[in-house]
Amino acid sequence: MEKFRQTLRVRKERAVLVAAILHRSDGSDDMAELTALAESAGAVVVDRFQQKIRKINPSTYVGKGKATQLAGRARRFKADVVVFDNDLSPGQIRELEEIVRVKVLDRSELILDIFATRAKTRQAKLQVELAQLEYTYPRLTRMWSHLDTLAGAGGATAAGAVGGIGTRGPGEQQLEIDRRLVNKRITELKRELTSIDQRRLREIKGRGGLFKICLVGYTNAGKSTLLNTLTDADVFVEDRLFATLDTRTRRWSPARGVEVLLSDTVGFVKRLPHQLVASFKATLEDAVNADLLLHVVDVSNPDAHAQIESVNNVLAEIGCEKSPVLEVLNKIDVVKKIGQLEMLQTLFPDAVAISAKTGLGLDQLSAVVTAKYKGAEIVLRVSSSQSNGKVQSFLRAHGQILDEQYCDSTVVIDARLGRNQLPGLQRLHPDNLEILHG
Ligand SMILES: Nc1nc2c(ncn2[C@@H]2O[C@H](COP(=O)(O)OP(=O)(O)OP(=O)(O)O)[C@@H](O)[C@H]2O)c(=O)[nH]1
Ligand SMILES: [Mg+2]
Repeated sequence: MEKFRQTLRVRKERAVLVAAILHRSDGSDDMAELTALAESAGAVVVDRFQQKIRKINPSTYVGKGKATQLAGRARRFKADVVVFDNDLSPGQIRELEEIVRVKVLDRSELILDIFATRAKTRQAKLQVELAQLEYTYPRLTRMWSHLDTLAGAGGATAAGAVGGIGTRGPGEQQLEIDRRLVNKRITELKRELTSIDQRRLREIKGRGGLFKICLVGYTNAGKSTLLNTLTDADVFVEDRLFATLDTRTRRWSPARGVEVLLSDTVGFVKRLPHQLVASFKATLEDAVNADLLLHVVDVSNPDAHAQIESVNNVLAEIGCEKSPVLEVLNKIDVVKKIGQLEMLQTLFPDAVAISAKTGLGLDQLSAVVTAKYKGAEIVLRVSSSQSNGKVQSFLRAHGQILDEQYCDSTVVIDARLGRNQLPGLQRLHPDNLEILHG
């Protein structure tokens, strides 16, 4: 195993992709997604191999015969790596590498590799490193060579020790030391991430009572493009998976007098490695704390419906299953499958259809978000002294005035207002406030 798995990076490597299908659960195109993932990681896909299997072979996942065929194809295409769409156990990886004679990676390792390349902020880097230590490194026999690289790049405290050990040969004793170093690093990472978390929490609190909206959705759905279009933010957008790993928050004014905070998040993908969800919880905290989630869907993707399900699963996993969600059907300028948009509109009758790229539908999105921000409409009667002009201007700015009666020094106003704005009005201390409807 050591011979092949010296590094789990696949950049510029020639990859053979394998999807072993046990039973199709959602009918989605696994090979298309695996290809996109591999290309996003920088690999060059030279061959693809889809195989229905009746049961998992405990030692090699696919049958031995298939593994031998795979070896032939890997040789023929001069592959450096074979990537499985399935999650493999360390034992299966070892056995498969013995047969195919090149490095074998599973889907989670591939996703972690992409995340490692994309992480920009210190927090994202630490989160990825933690996920890698928890998922990938226990699967290597010679962990020290990887820790060595880590220590070199990140300045880990283990650096000195690693340099020393790296010169010794592998063996049982070696593994024991590796394990200790990994555990030590995991503890350090968790400690540092907790302190970053606390700082973030203070920041969130500092944002006061502003209405918080979070963009969530499958990777490549167009979340960052939408954030950019709505707020003129300069967020990295690319036709690759997981373009955004670091979240951004911007102010957005969907209507006159309305200001909200809009956050971007990391894209979701089905079967996201559990370790990754766990360590990204802090980043996804924006989603957990949001007053409204905008679930951005790429309607031009034939698997849009299955992607919606995957996103909902991750949302449930991070504790957002009860949050208010508005589905945003994006990329309506490029829908390829006939009836796809209509099908999704039937399933999500409240969804707003837009194109973040051309701007189509953004006015409606702003209107719907503003309505959610304001809450259900109520009709009220407010009386206040004519000298308290603030009440009148508040109702003019945030609601709709239906009637105004002047009597001595008092003005009585009937108006429509969103329920969520009632506290704002109350803070202006009108003499009397009565809810007529709602
Ligand atoms: N045609 C079209 N393309 C779009 C639209 N919105 C986004 N895109 C493209 O889709 C690709 C992905 O967009 P991003 O905004 O990076 O997607 P994301 O959801 O932020 O992706 P991750 O950060 O990877 O999760 C880019 O190439 C965008 O230009 C749209 O409305 N129409
Ligand atoms: Mg993005």
